[in-house]
Amino acid sequence: MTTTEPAPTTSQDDPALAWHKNVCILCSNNCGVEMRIDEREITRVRGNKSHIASKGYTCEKALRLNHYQNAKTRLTSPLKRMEDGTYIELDWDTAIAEVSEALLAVNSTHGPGKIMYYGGGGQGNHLVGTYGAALRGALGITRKSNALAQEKTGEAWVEGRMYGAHTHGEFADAEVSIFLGKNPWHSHGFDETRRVLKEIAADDSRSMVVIDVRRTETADLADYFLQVTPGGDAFLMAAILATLIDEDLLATDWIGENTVGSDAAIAAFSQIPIAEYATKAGVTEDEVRAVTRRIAAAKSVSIYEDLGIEMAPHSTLVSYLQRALSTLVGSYGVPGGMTAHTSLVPIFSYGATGKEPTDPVTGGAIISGLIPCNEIAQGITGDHPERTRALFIESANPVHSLADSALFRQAMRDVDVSVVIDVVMTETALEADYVLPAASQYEKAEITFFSAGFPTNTATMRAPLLPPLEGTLPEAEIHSRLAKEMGFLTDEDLEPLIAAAERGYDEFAAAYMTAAAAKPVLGALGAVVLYETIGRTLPDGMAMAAPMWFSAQQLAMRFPDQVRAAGHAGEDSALGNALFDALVANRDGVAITQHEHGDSFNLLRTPDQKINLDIPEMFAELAGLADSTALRTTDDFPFVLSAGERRSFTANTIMRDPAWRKKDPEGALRLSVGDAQQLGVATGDRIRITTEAGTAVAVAEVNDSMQDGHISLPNGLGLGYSPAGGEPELTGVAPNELTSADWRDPIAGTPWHKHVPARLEVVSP
Ligand SMILES: Nc1nc2c(c(=O)[nH]1)N[C@H]1C(S)=C(S)[C@@H](COP(=O)(O)OP(=O)(O)OC[C@H]3O[C@@H](n4cnc5c(=O)[nH]c(N)nc54)[C@H](O)[C@@H]3O)O[C@H]1N2
Ligand SMILES: Nc1nc2c(c(=O)[nH]1)N[C@H]1C(S)=C(S)[C@@H](COP(=O)(O)OP(=O)(O)OC[C@H]3O[C@@H](n4cnc5c(=O)[nH]c(N)nc54)[C@H](O)[C@@H]3O)O[C@H]1N2
Ligand code: SF4
Ligand SMILES: [Mo]
Repeated sequence: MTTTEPAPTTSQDDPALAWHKNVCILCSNNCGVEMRIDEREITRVRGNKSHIASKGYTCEKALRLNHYQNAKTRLTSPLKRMEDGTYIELDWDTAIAEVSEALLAVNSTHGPGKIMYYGGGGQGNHLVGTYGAALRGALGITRKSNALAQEKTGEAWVEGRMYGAHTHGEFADAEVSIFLGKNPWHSHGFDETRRVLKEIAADDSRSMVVIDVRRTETADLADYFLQVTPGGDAFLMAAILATLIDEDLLATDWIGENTVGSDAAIAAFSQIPIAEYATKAGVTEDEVRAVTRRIAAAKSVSIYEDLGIEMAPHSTLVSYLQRALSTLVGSYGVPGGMTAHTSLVPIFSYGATGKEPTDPVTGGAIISGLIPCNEIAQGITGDHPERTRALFIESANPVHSLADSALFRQAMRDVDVSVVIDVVMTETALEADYVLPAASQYEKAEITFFSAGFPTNTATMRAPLLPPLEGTLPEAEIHSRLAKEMGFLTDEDLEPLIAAAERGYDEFAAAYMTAAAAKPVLGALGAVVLYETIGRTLPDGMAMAAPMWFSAQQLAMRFPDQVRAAGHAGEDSALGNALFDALVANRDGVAITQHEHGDSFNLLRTPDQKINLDIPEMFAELAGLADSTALRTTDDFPFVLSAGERRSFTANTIMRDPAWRKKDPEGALRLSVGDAQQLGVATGDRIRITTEAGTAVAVAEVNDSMQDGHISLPNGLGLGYSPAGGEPELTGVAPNELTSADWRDPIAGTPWHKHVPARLEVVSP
């Protein structure tokens, strides 16, 4: 059915000199790269100029990918935790049998619905999540969550109500680009990020607005830099909206045609005292008016909010206010503006928008099907009869990445059974009853579902560079073995489906429909069944890609014209088959949909396909600003700590070996020149940080980009690494030893990690 590309060759025909195409998996961009391999070492990495989205671009981090692939602490055997906290090795058959039995026992002892699934993929391995969905389907697991529920669920709550869809900006073309609590120079988030930022900076006809508490590397390129007081964004955005009305800058006709509820919104925004709110935000009224005029004058405005908003006070409100801004200036569905987009597999669901269910234990809103991350441990550790009794964690490190590490560790101990699938021994694996070693992302087919391009959207299916490290298995195989062991899937089920798949996709589809009607769990097992059937017909190493056949069919059914416009031929199922074959065959990525800007409104899922501005909960929170201030500090904790800042050598917890870092080896605590003088601290001194939740010692870095009263620690530090075995050595501070699960947004339950009240003491001058 498909052909692979010819094996890579070089003039010398020396395998160590061949370039292999893949992607960098250290952030959501997944830039296309070419790699040289010597035995199992990644010896060189360069940008892939023929990659459809990144076109050769990479940042400095991609060069260091061998630290991921060949981390000295790779897991090579299933492990089982003993009473005393030590681990013994198990063979795979025993591990699969014991894990299966333990999970089934949770269902039979406590009734269905008490197992929780967490994770399902990091920045570049989202096929994992499709297999996790198979496990959930078979076991009836309804409780699930992942890192999105500690950053993007407030945004999803707002977007569900406003658009019924996820939206994204077109920064490569926007006349005005706004980065709101976002430092794309380091964190990226759209194709060829630094190139685009430099292009905007060099173009007099375009403007960049940066709203940040720190004068970031991005701020240095900005035309308008508003250095807000930490937590001041709601006041600032409210003042900008009020200025739009005050200066009569609304896109009135466009608003009338394309939105509903604008009267309520405009009435609310016109109440805002501009000068007072500018002051509360830490900027001047003149700055607010100047930036508002520039935004209103632009033909297109794109806005990127990120963690500076999503992990700070009023996070959900700011998510709404910034979208109200792009809407009230008419910048949706125009080239360079905001727009909804297609996804090969959507990572958000807006099915329950407006009637989100609540967690039976904690009462938190379950947005996009995800339990709020800050409530997961609280939903386990009490004695509530409905509490979660088992944790299945895959490709995530919640003990390190979620608020209050100590509480999550406790939760891992309090469940009947916990299972972790990872490539290395992590903080979370160290608490698990069973640890199953996965093949790395360069040892199997993988893909990311993050791509949000418009008008062209793309996807890059990767092929393995190397066979799985001995002792490891790809998640597809792990989940298939679990399904078989638990009795959900038998050889008799598979035989006719394998035979049908050999005759072609359409024969397979018909046979699978019949089989699932007779035995519904086969439908629930989706990805696993596809892996075992269609997977066998794919080129070597690509079996794990099989679930994308279904996703390609879905996309082609929903957007046939746009899939054809992207270069795929055929009608009905043939179109989906063609898209899938292209994905499997192509290492440079393929266009999956090609839109026109006129389609933007068709992508909205609101009842009348207009943008809804009337969200009463937001008007109530907006009114509440009158009695509040930006800072949440106290006399005991006078500083605001950003617990987890993106820097040049941070990559969540994907890189564990501290040697990968070329700068900032220990992850310094940054503080302002003024605060350093006051405290008598110099760069290199040790400094103690204390919050309500914990205390830690870091090395200080006096940094003139910081404002007084604001301090920051990088994310992804404080990881244990023990290449020689024994006690893991820690480098730097693990930010969530300092955070509390209760410090969170009232609507979405997302943490306020960028706004942790803290105090400082000098340890060694
Ligand atoms: N190098 C690197 N890149 C990454 C990652 C990584 O670990 N390392 N992780 C990836 C992931 S998972 C994500 S989610 C993204 C996150 O990407 P970003 O959100 O861009 O990253 P952060 O540095 O955490 O936070 C962004 C900015 O928020 C600012 N900030 C803090 N408090 C406030 C405030 O109250 N108001 C405003 N306006 N700004 C504030 C900080 O100064 C910082 O510059 O990065 C991705 N890219
Ligand atoms: N205080 C504070 N906390 C934060 C943040 C912050 O700014 N401040 N940032 C937050 C954000 S935005 C995010 S997204 C989260 C990220 O936190 P997590 O969602 O926990 O993700 P990662 O740290 O990326 O960990 C991914 C895991 O996947 C493993 N892995 C890699 N490849 C594979 C594979 O092929 N298969 C399997 N099974 N495993 C694999 C890695 O070893 C690692 O353990 O952290 C959050 N935590
Ligand atoms: S870290 Fe992100 S931006 Fe840098 S090369 Fe990797 S995928 Fe690209
Ligand atoms: Mo993230």
